[in-house]
Amino acid sequence: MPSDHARGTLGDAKAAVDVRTTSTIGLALSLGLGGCAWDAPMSTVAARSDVAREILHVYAIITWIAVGIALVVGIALAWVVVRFRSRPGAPGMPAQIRGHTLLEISWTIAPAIVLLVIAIPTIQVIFRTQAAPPRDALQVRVLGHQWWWEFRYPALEVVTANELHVPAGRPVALTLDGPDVIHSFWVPMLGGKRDVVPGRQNRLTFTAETAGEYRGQCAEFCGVSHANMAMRVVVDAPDAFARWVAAQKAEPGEPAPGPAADGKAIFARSACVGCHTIRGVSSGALGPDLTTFGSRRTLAAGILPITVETVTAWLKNPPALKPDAKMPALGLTDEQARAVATYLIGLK
Ligand code: HEC
Ligand SMILES: [Cu+2]
Repeated sequence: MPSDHARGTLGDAKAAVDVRTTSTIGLALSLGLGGCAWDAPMSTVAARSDVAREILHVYAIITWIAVGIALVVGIALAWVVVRFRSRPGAPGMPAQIRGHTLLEISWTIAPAIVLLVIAIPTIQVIFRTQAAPPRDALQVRVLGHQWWWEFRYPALEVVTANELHVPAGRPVALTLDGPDVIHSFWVPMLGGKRDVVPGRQNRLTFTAETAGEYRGQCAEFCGVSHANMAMRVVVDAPDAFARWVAAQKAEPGEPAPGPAADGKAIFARSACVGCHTIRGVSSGALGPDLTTFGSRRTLAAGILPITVETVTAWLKNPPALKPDAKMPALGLTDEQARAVATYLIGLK
C-alpha cells in the first residue's frame, strides 16, 4: 500500500504530465492549423480554373470519405476501449472471437467499395483533364530550366520568363519540356502539378476564370536552387492580354542618353550577349530573354522584386543572391552594373 504522502506526489506528477500533454497538443494544433488558409496564394482549395475545380472535386470526395472513416473508426475504438476496459472484479479476458465469417467478408468488401468510389471520379477527372486541347486554345511552350521558367508563345512570337501571361476565359494549352533535369510546373489555384521531363512533352490545358495573379513554384526537387524557382501566372482580361502581347512584340526603343545608354553599350560588348536575347541587340539563348525585362515584376524566378538596387546586386554577383545560379559574376563595377540595370529596367 503506498502511503498518503506517496499517493499525493503521484497525483501531482500525473497532473503535471496532463498539463504538459495538453499544452503540447494545443501548441502542435495551433502551429499546424496556423498554416491553413482557404485563400492563401498557393492554396489548393481555392480553385480558379476548370482543371483546379476538377481536382478539388476529387480531393473533396476523398477528404469527406476519409473524415467519415476516421469518425467510424474513432467511435468504434472509443467504444471498445470503454466497454472492454479492465475493471476491478471483472473476469480477466473478454470473450475472444476467431474466424467470424460475416465480419471478415464485410471488412474485405468495405475497403473495396471505398476504393471503387474513389477510383471512378478520379479516372473520369484524369481523362477529362488529359483530353486534347480545343482548337482555339492559346499554345504556350513551357521550358523548365535550372532555376527559371521560360514561356514561348509560338503563334504570337513572344518569349518571356518566369511570368506567364494568359487571357481569362480562354483555354491555354501548355506543352512542358526542358533541357536539363526534371522539374514540375505547379500553380495550385490554376492547375495540378505537371512534371517537366527532359525529352518528353507533357501537356496541361486549363482555362483561367478571373483576372489576377497566381503564384507557382517548381514542385520537383531539381538541385540547389529548387526553392528559388518560383513563377507567377498573370491572368489578364482579354483586352489587357492583347495589350501585353503588343508590348512584348514591340521593338525595344533606344535608351535615353546617360546611364541607360551606357548600360546598353556595356551589355552589347560583354559576355551577356552570349547568353541573353534582347531583340535587335543580341540572340543568346542560355538565359532568360531580356527584351522586355522591365515589364516583369520579379527577378530571377521570383526571388526579389525588380528595382535598380536588386538588379544591380544581381548583375554584380548572381550566385550570391541565388545559390548555384547558372549566370556567373562577370566582374562589373558598381557603376557599370547600375548602368546596365537602368538600361534593362527601361526595357518594357
Ligand atoms: C553563361 C550565361 C550567362 C551570361 C554570360 C550572363 N547571363 Fe544573365 N542569366 C543567365 C541565366 C542562366 C539566368 C537565369 C538565372 C536564374 O534565374 O536562375 C540569367 C538571369 C539574368 C537576369 C534575370 C532575368 C530575369 O528575368 O529574372 C538578368 C537581368 C541577367 N541575367 C542579365 C545579364 C547581364 C546584363 C549579363 C552580362 C553582364 C548577363 N546576364 C550574363 C545566364 C547568363
Ligand atoms: Cu525544382
